[in-house]
Amino acid sequence: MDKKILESIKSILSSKKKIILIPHSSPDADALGSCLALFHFFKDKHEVNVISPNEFTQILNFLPSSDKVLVYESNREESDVLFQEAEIIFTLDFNSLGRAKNVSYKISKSTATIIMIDHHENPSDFATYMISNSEMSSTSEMIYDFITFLNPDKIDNDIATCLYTGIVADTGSFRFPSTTSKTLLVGSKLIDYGVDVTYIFENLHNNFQFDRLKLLGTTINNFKKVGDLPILYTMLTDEDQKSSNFKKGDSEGFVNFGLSVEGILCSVLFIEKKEEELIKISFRSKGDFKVNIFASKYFNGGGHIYAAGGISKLSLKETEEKFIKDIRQYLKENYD
Ligand SMILES: [Mn+2]
Repeated sequence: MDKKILESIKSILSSKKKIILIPHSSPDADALGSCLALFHFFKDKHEVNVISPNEFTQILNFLPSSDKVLVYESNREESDVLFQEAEIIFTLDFNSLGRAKNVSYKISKSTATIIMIDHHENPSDFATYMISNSEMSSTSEMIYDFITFLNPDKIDNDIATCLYTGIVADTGSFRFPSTTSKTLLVGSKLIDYGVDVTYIFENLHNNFQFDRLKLLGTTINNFKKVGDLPILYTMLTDEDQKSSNFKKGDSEGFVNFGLSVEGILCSVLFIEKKEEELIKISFRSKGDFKVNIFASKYFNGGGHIYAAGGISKLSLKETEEKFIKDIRQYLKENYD
């Protein structure tokens, strides 16, 4: 982290401030964990609020003070006042304003100091201070460094629980390539603050509703292979989701199962969203396959090298056909 930037932020924070912490829309464990860790870190000295653009998965309700998160969609008036008065806005775990959806306009119009802390590639230039490092495992790991710089004595069990959750989630429990020796060192230090490793694992992973288990079954059943290429894809129709009482976050992690097959380098999940008239797409890959480039070139998306998202406005059938055509083309251009 850039010492100069950190020193500047430290001096701004030396007096009491009105602070808003914002995760990306539909926040995951890393985004919300980062926000809540900073919330606990700031709450004694500053006036601080977490505003999530929209609802988050109930899986994350176990994070300390998750009940204090304001959801912008359903608390517009209260949030608007906070935006008006904010002196500092932290944008966490995203690097383009679009990821904040209905809150992005609020950020861009704000006179507050904007501080971005994020680990995605190709950050766009909207923040006053940008702390961006795509080699980091998670934003939570960066928040650990940030807090350690500001005041390591303040780290307590609540902060450690939030950060450990974010790191575990974004690294697939310290398995993904972004896991470094330093990531593990941070994990180790967080455990020293009394983090309950099993409690976090149980809450993150062993929390399926029976409906969700059936939906996973459908997802796995629907997997298809693209010819003899090392690529698997699957889909969930609107009907599939309705019949299993689909809730936000229910398909989280499903796409990864494609990569559990020997020799497969890329796995894709298409989710039909009839109401929004689009198909949401998740891409995962490994080895040489850079899925973020493919996602941005063909499906209006982007993300990390091995984990990206995209959308399609075509029908599910047309999207499938386009995908097969595009991925063949992409492989031909880049890997033949
Ligand atoms: Mn993240």
